[in-house]
Amino acid sequence: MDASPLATKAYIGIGQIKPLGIPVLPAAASGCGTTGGEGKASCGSSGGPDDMPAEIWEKVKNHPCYSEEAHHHYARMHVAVAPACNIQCNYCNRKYDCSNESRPGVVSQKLTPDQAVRKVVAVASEIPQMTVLGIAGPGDALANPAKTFETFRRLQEEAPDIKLCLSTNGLALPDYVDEIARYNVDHVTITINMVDAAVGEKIYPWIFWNHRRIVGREAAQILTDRQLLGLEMLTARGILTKINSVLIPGVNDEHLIEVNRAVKSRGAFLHNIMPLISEAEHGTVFGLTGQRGPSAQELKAVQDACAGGANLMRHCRQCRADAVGLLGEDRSEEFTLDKIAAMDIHYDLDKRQAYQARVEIERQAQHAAKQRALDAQAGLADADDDMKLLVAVATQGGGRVNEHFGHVTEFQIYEVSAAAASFVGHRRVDLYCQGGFGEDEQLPSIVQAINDCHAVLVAKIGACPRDELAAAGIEPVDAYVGEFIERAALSWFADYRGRIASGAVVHGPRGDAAIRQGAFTAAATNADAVA
Ligand code: CLF
Ligand code: SF4
Repeated sequence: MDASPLATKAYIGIGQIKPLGIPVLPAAASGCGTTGGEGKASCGSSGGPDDMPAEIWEKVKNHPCYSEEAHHHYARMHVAVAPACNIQCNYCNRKYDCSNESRPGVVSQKLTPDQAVRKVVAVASEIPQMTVLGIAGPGDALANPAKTFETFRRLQEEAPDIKLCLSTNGLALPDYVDEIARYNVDHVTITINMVDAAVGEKIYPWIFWNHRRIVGREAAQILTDRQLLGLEMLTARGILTKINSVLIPGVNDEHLIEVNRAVKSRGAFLHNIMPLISEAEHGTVFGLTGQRGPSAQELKAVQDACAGGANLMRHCRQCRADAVGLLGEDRSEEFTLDKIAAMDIHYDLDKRQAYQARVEIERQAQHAAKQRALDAQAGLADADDDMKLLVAVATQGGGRVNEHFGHVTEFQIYEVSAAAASFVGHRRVDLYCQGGFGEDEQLPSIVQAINDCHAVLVAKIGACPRDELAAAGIEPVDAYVGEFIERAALSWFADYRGRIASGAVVHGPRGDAAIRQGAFTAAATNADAVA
C-alpha cells in the first residue's frame, strides 16, 4: 500500500477553498511521497460560506466537479457541439470521445447549437438538480468557437441559472478569453499534461496553429506557452480554472509535480490528475504501442506528491462528452433527440430553485449530522499512532455505508488513520450481483480493483465473496450498516488496531490495485458495455 507518511487534503470540500492568486510555496524537494500538510484532512472539516470569499462560494457550491461534496447532490451535463480538434494527443483517436474528459466511446449524437440548447432545457426541466452545462468535446471546445459560443449565448438567455463550463486543450485559449468572460463562463478546464516541450513531444505529435501543422518539440513548446498564457489571462479575470492532467507512466508521472507547481503559481483553482485510459482497441497511438495506464498506487503516489500545491480533485469520473446526470451516472440515453422531440418541455425556474433549496437543506443536514458523529469520536485517537491504510466503501449515497457488496459498480476509497478518514478516490468494478445470483467470475477483477485496501465496508455481503475477499487478505466488514463513512472507517480502524495489539490479527502491507479502464456509464452495469 501507499506509504505516504502524512495526512493529505484529498479533495476540495466545503471550507477548503482558497482565494485565487495565492503565492506559490516551493514544494519539498523530496518529490513523490512528500506532502504539503497545509490543512486538516477532509474528515472533521467544517465548512460553509463563511470560510471563503462569498463570490467563490457562489461559484463552487453547486458545481459537482469543483466541490467533492456537491457532486453527491448536483448534476452536470455535456453537449457534444465541438467535434473538431486543433491538436493531436497520442491518447486520442478522433473516432472516439476526447479522452481528456470522457471515456473512449463514440459520442452518440453530435449536436448543433439549436439541438444543444433544446437538450439542455429538456434536461433542466427533468433533472432540477442539474446545475452545470459543460462543453467538453468530443473535440476541443475552442477549436469550434462559433458553435461553442452560440450555445453559451443562447443558454444565457434561455436558462440563466445554469452555470457554464468549458474544457479545452488550451491552444486557442488566449484568443477567446474575452469571449469566455463575455458569456459569463464561470469555470474553465485546461488539459495540461506537461510544461516542458521535451516531455510534450512524447504526448503530442502535432498541433495546427496559425494555419499550419507544426510537429515535434516546436509544437509542444507552442502548446505549453499558450496553455500557461491562457491560464494567466483567466486568473486575471477571476475565472475559476481547473487543470486536468493525464498521468502517463514513464512519460509525465514525476513531471506532473512540476506541472502542479506551475499551474498553482498561475492561480489554478483545482488540479485533477487522471489515469491514462489506453487499450489497443481504442486505436490510439498509446494503445497501439502498448503504453499502459497507471496502477492505483502510481496514481495516488503522484496525487499525494502534489498535495500542498494546487488543490486536488480526486472524484473525477472521466465522463463522456455527452454525459448527463450525477458524476458516475450517465442518463444521456434518456435524452436522445428523438426522445426530446416527444417531450413536453417546460422550463420552470421557480420550480428548479425550490427543488435546489430542498437539496441544500438536505445537504446541510447531512453535513451537520456527520459533523456531530465525528465530534463524538474526537479525542479517542492515539496521537502516537501513525499507521495509515486504505478501506473500500460500498455506498449508494448520503455519505453512509449503505450498499450491498453485490450491487456496487463503484467503491469509494478512504485513507484512514487513528485520527482521520479522508476520501482519496473511487474504483469502478463490474456488478457482482446479476439479478439474484452472484457472478463469481467477476470476483477476481473486483478483488484486483481494491487490492490495496485492508477492508471493505458494506451493508451486506454473501458467503462466497466474503470468503474470496478474506482469502485475498481484504476484511469484509458489515458491522457499520447505515453509519457515516468516516465514522465507520475510524471505528473499524480502532477495532483493527485493538486486534493487532491482542494478536488476533497480524498486520501486513497490501499490494497494488488495478484501475479499471473506461468510465462508468449506466450501461456499465453490464460487464460487456465498456471496453
Ligand atoms: Fe464537464 Fe469538465 Fe465542466 Fe465538469 S466534467 S466540462 S468541469 S462540468 Fe468533471 Fe467529468 Fe472529470 Fe471533467 S467529472 S471529466 S472533471
Ligand atoms: Fe483528442 Fe481532446 Fe487531445 Fe483533441 S484535445 S486530440 S479531442 S484528447
